[in-house]
Amino acid sequence: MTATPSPRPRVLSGIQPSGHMHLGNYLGAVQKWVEVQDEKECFYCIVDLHAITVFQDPKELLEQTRGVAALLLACGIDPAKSALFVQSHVRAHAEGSWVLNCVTPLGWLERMTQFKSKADKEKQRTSAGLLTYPVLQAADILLYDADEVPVGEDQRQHLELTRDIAQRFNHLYGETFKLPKPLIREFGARIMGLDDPTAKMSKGSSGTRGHCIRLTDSEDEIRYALKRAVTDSGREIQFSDDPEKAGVNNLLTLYKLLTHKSREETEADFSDARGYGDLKKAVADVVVEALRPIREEYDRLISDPAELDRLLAIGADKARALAEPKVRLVKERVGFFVPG
Ligand code: ATP
Ligand code: LTN
Repeated sequence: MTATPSPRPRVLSGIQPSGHMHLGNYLGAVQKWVEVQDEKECFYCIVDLHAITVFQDPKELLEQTRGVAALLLACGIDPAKSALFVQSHVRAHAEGSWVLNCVTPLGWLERMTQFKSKADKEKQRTSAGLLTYPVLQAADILLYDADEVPVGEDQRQHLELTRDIAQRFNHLYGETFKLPKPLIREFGARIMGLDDPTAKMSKGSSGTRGHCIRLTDSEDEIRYALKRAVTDSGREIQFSDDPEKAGVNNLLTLYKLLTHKSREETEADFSDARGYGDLKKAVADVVVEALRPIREEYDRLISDPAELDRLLAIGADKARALAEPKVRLVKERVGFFVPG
């Protein structure tokens, strides 16, 4: 008797089309998305519904949505292997999220650190959407019965909440959702700002020159940011958990992930270095070389919006094929009259 092959694990993740994709997004999440495409069934979502939880200029949002799609493809997301789609093209996300909002206690949302940090800055203008943001994220994941969710460290709490929401729904209405697992890498899960190694590299701060490296930055911009990267007054070039050494640790992490070397090989490459200047120069060389093909492919893709739209339409069809029947089941479970 031949054993039936076990189905491939299903992977889902998302990225916001707000601001410019940076090395933190790439190394914390997208590099992994590309790696798992061959052995897993992958769904990658450009989360425009999430992006508008803080105001986005409509023209820029539209441009960024195509821009992120082009960058993801340029990074190696292969539309023949993975479904790449725009969240608002699949209505089930908004519908599912409403139902999940109704099973999520307010207290769970008020505890989210991302909400607290984003809401604090804009107290008067904080939208209700910013509070319910992680519920929409839970819908993104649960509607696909995703097994694994590759994300950066900052999303760990949202993933825990997703599991809590799934369990609560299952408890109230019967077994409906699978509990997904976060996939968070040991190295690269939290790339820090080059100008301040105590703060996560973020799109929000990308206006500040020298904070982050955008995937579309020119060679000059990359070298400028790395030359000025904040380090410490020592000389030792080794991985370390010491907060004082966060800047050097961050630079070594960039080097390690972009060269695909081990921790030991990475440190050995700098055993003869004369100081942090050598490290910064070596990291800049590696980043420039790694981003060059991405930028070239991005330029090619972005010049053909019709082709991008065609690929995104195919992705949305693949996504709907899973999300629509699932949201139908959710509606039946809660007792809605679902027309046949
Ligand atoms: P912002 O920080 O400006 O709110 P973001 O870049 O975190 O935005 P997304 O674009 O939605 O928001 O993130 C996409 C993915 O990139 C997520 O999995 C997130 O965890 C990851 N990511 C973002 N910043 C970093 C970082 N500095 N290091 C590692 N991973 C990151
Ligand atoms: N909140 C995530 C983006 C996101 C996401 C998702 C990630 C929206 N939906 C589903 C994984 C799975 C962030 O990175 N800021």
